[in-house]
Amino acid sequence: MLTIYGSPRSSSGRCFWCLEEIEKKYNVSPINFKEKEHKSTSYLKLNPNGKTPTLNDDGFVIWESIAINFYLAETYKTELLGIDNKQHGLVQQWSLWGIGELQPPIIAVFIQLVFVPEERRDNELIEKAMAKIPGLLVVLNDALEGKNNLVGNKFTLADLNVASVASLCSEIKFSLASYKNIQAWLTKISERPAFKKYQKLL
Ligand SMILES: N[C@@H](CCC(=O)N[C@@H](CS)C(=O)NCC(=O)O)C(=O)O
Repeated sequence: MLTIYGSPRSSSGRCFWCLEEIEKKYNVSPINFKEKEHKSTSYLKLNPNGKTPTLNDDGFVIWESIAINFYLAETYKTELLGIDNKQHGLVQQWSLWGIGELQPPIIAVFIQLVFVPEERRDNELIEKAMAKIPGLLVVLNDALEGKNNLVGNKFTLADLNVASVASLCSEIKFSLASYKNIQAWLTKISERPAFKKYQKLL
């Protein structure tokens, strides 16, 4: 049985979405941060980082949201990896770019706007992070020119892992109006039944 530890409203969200894409039954083990459950001895045995998400598949334990999604795709729905090794490489490329390049400035702003009270916000940090976002979105927007998907002509983990970050732009009030390809891509993705199921979990 598959068990995901974490909440869909966090970094774990992309794993909940992937679980819906593979159409397998799974259990959810919510981790209460306020109660410090992520630092409990039993949870640290599963994930020594004391962070979510963690996935347990019949005793096989894996953490890091992108690694979890690759494991789920390789095990349960290989079409999410692309059709050959070149596409597989590009799916990894975009997934690593999403979490390593696009996510840091977006999450930096997100944390400030969502978790830090207005009077304690670091406006310089927000400004610097915001300034990094347009260049990254140009890369993404250009890659989507004339295409519905990032890799090949089918939905893959590249779309899922990058969209899970790009969709946070609306949460940080970063307008995507000048990035028409990204807007169209996100709209198309939002029509996926698995995405809709994931959204209902939020
Ligand atoms: N690189 C990790 C990041 C995980 C992460 O930062 N999770 C947050 C929740 S969004 C967390 O557990 N934070 C608790 C903490 O840092 O104490 C991944 O993508 O899985």
